[in-house]
This record gives sequence, structure tokens and C-alpha cells, in this order.
Amino acid sequence: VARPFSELPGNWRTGWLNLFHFWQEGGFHNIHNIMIHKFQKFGPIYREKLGVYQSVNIINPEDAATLFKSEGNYPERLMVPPWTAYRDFRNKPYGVLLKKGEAWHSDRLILNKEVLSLQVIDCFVPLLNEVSEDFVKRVQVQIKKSGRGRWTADFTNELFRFALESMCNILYGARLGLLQDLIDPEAQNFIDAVTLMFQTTSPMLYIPPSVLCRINSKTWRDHVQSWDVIFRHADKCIQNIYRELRLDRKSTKEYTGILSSLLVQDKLPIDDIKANVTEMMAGGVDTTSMTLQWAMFELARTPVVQEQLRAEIFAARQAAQGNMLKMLKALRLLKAVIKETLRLHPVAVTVQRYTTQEIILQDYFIPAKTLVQVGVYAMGRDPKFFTKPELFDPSRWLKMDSTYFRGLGFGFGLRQCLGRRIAELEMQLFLIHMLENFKIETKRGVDIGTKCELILIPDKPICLTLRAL
Ligand code: HEM
Ligand code: 2DC
Repeated sequence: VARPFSELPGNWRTGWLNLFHFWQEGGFHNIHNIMIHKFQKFGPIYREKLGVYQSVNIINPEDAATLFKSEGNYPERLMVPPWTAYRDFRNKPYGVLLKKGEAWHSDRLILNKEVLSLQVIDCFVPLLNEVSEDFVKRVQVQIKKSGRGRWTADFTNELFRFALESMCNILYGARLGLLQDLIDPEAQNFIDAVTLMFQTTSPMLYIPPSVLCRINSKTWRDHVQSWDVIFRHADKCIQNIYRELRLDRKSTKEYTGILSSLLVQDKLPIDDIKANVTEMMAGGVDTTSMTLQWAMFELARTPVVQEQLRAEIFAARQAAQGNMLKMLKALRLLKAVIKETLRLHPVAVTVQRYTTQEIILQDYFIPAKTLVQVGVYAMGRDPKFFTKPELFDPSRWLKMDSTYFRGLGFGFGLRQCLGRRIAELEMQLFLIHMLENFKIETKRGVDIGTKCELILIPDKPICLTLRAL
């Protein structure tokens, strides 16, 4: 018979003292490394309490499988407290990110059809493709301007602009013009607001937002302000499309984006459409851009892989004769490159679920309603699950005996990332066009670590060189 919950390893009895130690160890920003250390110290399962945040943490793919297989029909992850607090404070509706139960389920089914289903994904290809092509043109102009045949820079903001432009083209079927030299300052404010919103979230995971609101702390004020900017700008974009659609009911058969598709269908109330479109617009900026930045960095550091990938892309381009859908199907290594990038550099340090019933993990009883976190970052770097984990070797995904519950970068199951297919397609098309046109290089021996600003990001600017092929 399994052991009781109270015998789980870990320091879970003293939440506030732990929070103090946690903060001393670099706390929020270093959570991914702290988790690795805890797994080394306590083994493959430990229980912890930091401030008000209680959880059980696991690292083993088999245990992840047990957790996800028992997640039920309405899986729940950690409801990020400041995100719900903001919406309650301003009286805004929740989208799928924050809804629960039947309300979540019905919204999610409607959205899945418009965002995640295989048919609709094909409609995204031309819209995303043109943004990637414009990014290439922008790089070519910069290279010409330099007069040296290359462009060296920190591409963070360039990629934010690319990601927002891509997301908006499929949401609204309209270009924002973010790949020109001069951009709408409101769009830049939106980008900056998403970054600040993430940054100000972490402290409020451990100290309730209501407390920080009452003492009028800067973190809470910045958080509210950044969501205000996000909602205001998204609302403006949504209103534009809404007005257009009412003015001329064009009966074009052409695909004109997720928003008009949702509006025309009329299955979701307008407030829910707005809430979800806002979440997607904000969720589509830092996630794909940071992953692409890591992917380019890893490809620059491993030129052999870069050449293999380029060869695959050239061959697929030839075989597909201009048919992009056909080309995408052939690119196995490209897909593995994205998986491998997310293994070493996941956006989310953990994927979590509340247990719906009692389950057994590592021979311990875990009661229902416990928050269990799968340490995705720690798993990706553990030699027990990936041989030579420090190597960037995308081909491992094509050779591994089993990838069972090892690729959790987008989460799992019914509650997995809503933007998964969009993100994958956007990143695939970007890398295709970049590798067809440029060599990606970086200075040797520069080590870039990871820090957590709610999502995991590079701990210092990554400097890359793009050289015309
Ligand atoms: C949820 C990762 C891009 C929107 C999630 C989750 C992860 C994740 C791990 C939690 C899944 C779970 O609990 O099982 C990523 C990564 C991305 C990415 C790695 C890109 C590299 C996007 C994009 C969008 C988006 C482009 C915009 C459409 C969302 C939403 C949820 C979510 C709305 C909540 C879904 C729900 O609760 O039903 N994402 N994401 N993500 N993501 Fe993403
Ligand atoms: C952060 O301990 C660390 O995709 C916490 O696009 C546990 C946790 C819970 C939920 C995770 C979050 C972490 C990281 C960021 C995620 C989020 C769920 C969705 C969100 C992974 C791991 C993200 C980035 C969404 C954000 C959409 C938003 C901007 C509207």
C-alpha cells in the first residue's frame, strides 16, 4: 500500500520561511534552477509551500502520464491570481485562459475549431507566410544599409514585432505594418505592456494581489496599467474589424481571419469573443518570439545542424514545387528543431494540474484538489530522460525509442496551449524563410543563461549575425 501524503519529502510546513529562503536564492528569477536542485535533493517527487503557493512537484515522464491521464474533462491549471484579480478589479470577462468547468469547456470547443483544427490551419499558411517573407525583406534592407553583407543585433524587439504582426494578420486578416522602420507607437506600447505584465506577475504568485492592492504596491499598479494598455489596444483592433464587417457584409469566400470568423458564426457572445481575442493577441507575442530567438541561437552555435536543416528545406522546396502545404509536411527535422528548442528552453517552467481524484505518484497518495506541477524545464535537462541533455541535437526526436510524455512544451490534452498550431506554423515558416536566405551566426563561447520573468527568457541579450547566403 502507498505511503501517506504527509510523508512526502520537502520543506512544506513553513511557507513564509521558505519564501524568505527562496527570495535569498534569487527567487522568482531563478525558479527553474531551484527546481533542479530540489529534485537532486529530494528525488523525483517533493512537496513545497512558498508563501501561499502549495504544490507537489514531479519530473518523471511516467508520473506526468499518470497525472494527465486522470485530468478529467475540465482540466485546471494554476489560475494565475493577478490575472483573475485584474479582470475582477476592472469587471472584465474571462477568456479560456482563466475560465473553469463547463464555461471553459464550451468556449474552448468553439475556439478549437477556429484556432486549432486541421482544416483552419491551412487557411493560416498564406497569412503567416507573407509576414515571414516581409521579415526577410526587412533583413535584406538592413544588410544592404550596413554595406557589409550582414546585420548584427539583439533581435528581441524585431521578433516581438514579427510575432505581433503574425498574430494580428491571422486574428484580424489585416497588417499592422510592424515590419517597417517606423511603427505605430501604440503597437510598441502594446508589446512593452505584455512584457511588463509578465514581469509584474511573478511576485504576485506568492503574495496575494489583494494584499498588494491594499498597500497600493508598485507591482500591482504596474500590473493593472499593463493590462489596461493590452485591453485598450486589442479593443481598438477588434472595433475596427467589427465596424468593417457591419458596413459592408462582403460575401467573399476568402478567409479573413479568426475574429471575423467568430463574429460571423455568432456562437460566442461578443464579450467572450473580445476576451479570447485579447488573450490570443497578448499570448502570441513573447512566446513565439523568444522560442525563435533561442532556436536561432542554438542553430548558430551548432552549424552542422543548421546546414542539415537548410539542406532539408532546400530539398523540400524543390520537391513541393511551390506548394507550401506539401512542403511543410516533408520537414521532419524542422519540427524536431522546434521540439529540441522547447526541450532546452521551454516557455513554461512547469505544466500544472489540480488532481480531480486521489492518485498515486512515486508510491505516495496524492489527494484530490492538489496542485501537481510537472517540472518541464528540469525534465528536459535530466540525463535520465535525455541522453547528453546539454547537446542541441534535434535528430534525437527522430531516433528516440520513446518520446512518451517527454515533449510537454505546449502542455497536454484538452487544456493544452490554444495557440499551439499557430505557434508551430508561425515558427516553421519563419525558420524556413530565414534559412533559405541567411546564415545565422553568433560569437563563440558566449554563454547565455535563463531567467524567469513568469515565462523563461534569456538572462542577457543574445547577439546574432545574419549574413546573406
Ligand atoms: C496555454 C505554451 C504560444 C495562447 C499554454 C500552456 C503552455 C503554453 C505550456 C499551458 C498548457 C497546459 O496547461 O497544458 C506556449 C508556447 C508557445 C505558446 C511554448 C509558443 C512557442 C501561444 C500563442 C497563443 C497562446 C501564439 C495565442 C493564440 C494560449 C492560451 C492558453 C495557453 C489562450 C490557455 C488555454 C486554456 O487554458 O484553455 N501555452 N504557448 N499560446 N496558450 Fe500558449
Ligand atoms: C508560470 O509557477 C510559473 O502560454 C507558475 O500564452 C506556473 C504557471 C502557470 C501558468 C503558465 C505560467 C506558469 C507561464 C505562462 C503560461 C501560463 C499559462 C499560459 C501562459 C504558459 C508556468 C502563456 C504564456 C499564455 C499567456 C496568455 C496571456 C498573455 C493572455
